Amino acid sequence: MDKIVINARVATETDVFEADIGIRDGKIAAYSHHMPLDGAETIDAKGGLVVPGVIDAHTHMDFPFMGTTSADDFGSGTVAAACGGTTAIIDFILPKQSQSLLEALHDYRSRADPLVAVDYGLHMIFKQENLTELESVPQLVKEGIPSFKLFMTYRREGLMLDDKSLFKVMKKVGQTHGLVAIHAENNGIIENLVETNLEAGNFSAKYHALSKPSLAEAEAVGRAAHLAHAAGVRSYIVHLSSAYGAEAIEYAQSRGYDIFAETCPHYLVLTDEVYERPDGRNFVMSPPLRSKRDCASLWDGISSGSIQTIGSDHCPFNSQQKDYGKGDFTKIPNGVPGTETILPLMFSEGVRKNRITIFDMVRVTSSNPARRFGLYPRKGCLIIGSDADLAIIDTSKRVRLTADKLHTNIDYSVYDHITTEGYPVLVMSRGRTVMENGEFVGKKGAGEFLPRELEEDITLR
Ligand code: DUC
Ligand code: ZN
Ligand code: ZN
Repeated sequence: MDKIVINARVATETDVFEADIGIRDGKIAAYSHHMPLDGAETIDAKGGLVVPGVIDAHTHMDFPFMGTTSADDFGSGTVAAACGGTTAIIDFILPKQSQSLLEALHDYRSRADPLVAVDYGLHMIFKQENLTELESVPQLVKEGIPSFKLFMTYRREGLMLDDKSLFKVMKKVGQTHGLVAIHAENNGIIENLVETNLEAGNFSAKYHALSKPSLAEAEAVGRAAHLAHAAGVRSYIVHLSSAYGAEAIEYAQSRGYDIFAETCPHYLVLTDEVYERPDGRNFVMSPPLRSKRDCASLWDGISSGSIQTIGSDHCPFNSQQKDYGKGDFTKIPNGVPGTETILPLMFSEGVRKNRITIFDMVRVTSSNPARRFGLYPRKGCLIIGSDADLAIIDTSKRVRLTADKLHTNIDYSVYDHITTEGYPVLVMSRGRTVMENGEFVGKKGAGEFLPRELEEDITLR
C-alpha cells in the first residue's frame, strides 16, 4: 500500500463500518482491521467519518453571465471545492457568440486543464443560436460530453430555447443516449412580473424573488418533463427550489418518466426573508429562495427519493459585482457560491438535525450524481478499485461559515450566520491529500478531465 487511513468509520449509501483503508496508485485497494503498515504512509482518521468525496455536477467557474464573469476561475473554484470535500465537479460550457460547440469545448479544456485542483467533467449549454449545430451532438458525446443543458428562461441573456427548439435538441440528444439538464422556469410569467414590478417602481432585491414565483418553476418542470418524455430523452431538472416544483417532479416520476431532480443546499437552508436584508442582493440567484415550507418539502424529497442529487450551482459574484443591481434588481448578477459548503451543510443541517440519514447524504451528494453522469463506480463510492476520493469528517468540529474560513474568491459569505457541527478535516483526490485542517495542500493543475459515458439504463436509488 502507498497510504493507509487508520481508525476510520466509513459511511456508504447503505452501511457504516470501521476499517483501515488501504490506498495504492490513487485507488482504494483494500479494507481490513489492523492492516500491516509495511512502510506505507499512515493517516489517522481518529474515529472521524470517511465519506466518498462530493460530486458537484453543477458549477459555473469563469462563467460570463449578465454582463460580468463569475468570481471563481477553475483554479480558485476547485481549491474551494477541495477544501469542502468536493472531489469532482461538472461545469457548464457556455459557447461564446459565433463559437462552435466543439471550439467551445476545446476553449474550456484549455482554460480548465492547467488550473483544476480536483477532477472535472463538462456539460454543454445548448442555446437557440447553436441550433444549426445539432449534428455536433454525437461528436460531443464521443468526446465525453453526454449531457446538455437547456434553459427555459433567460431569453434576454440569449440562453433560452423555445418549446420547438427544446424538443428538437431533446430528440437529438435522446438518439445518442445522452441526457438533458434543464433550467425550468416559465419565461413568460417572469418577464411579465419583472415588467410590472419595474413599472411600479419596485427595484429592490426582494422583487427578484417576487418576479419568479414557484408556480413559474412548477409549470416549466411539468412542461420539461412531458417534452423530454415525448422526445425520448432522459432528463434532469437542475436546482429544484420549491414544493410546487417537487410535486411536478413526483407526478412525472409516478408516470414512469426517466426524470431526476437536483436541489441545492441554499434552497434547503436559506429562505426568502434574506431579501429584506440590506445585503439582500447577495442572495439573488435563479430560481430564488423560497419559504420554510418549501425547504421542508425539499428535505422530504431527499428522504423519500423523489429528489436524487445535490448540486451547488456555484456561481459566485463579489459585492462590487452584486452592486451593479443596487437600483434595479434585474441587473444583479444571479448566483451564489456553494461547492465548498455542500458537505458541511448537508452533514450538519441534514444528518445532524435528523432531516436525512447519513446514507441519504452519501447517496445524494456522491453516489447518485456519479451514476447519473457516467462516473460510477470510478467515483461516487469507495469500493475496491474506485478512485481514492474521500473526505474525513470530524463530526463534532464546529465551524462558523464566515468569509474568512471559505476559499471562494468573494468578500462575503451567504452562510455566515450558520455554525456547522461537523466539518471535513482532510480531503483526498485520487489518494493525494488536497486539504488538511482547513488549508489547501494540493496543486492547481493536478485535477484531470473526466470524459464521461452514460450507461443506457440507469437506476438511481
Ligand atoms: N442561476 C443562477 O443563479 N446563476 C447561474 C445560472 C442560473 O441558472
Ligand atoms: Zn440554472
Ligand atoms: Zn446553474
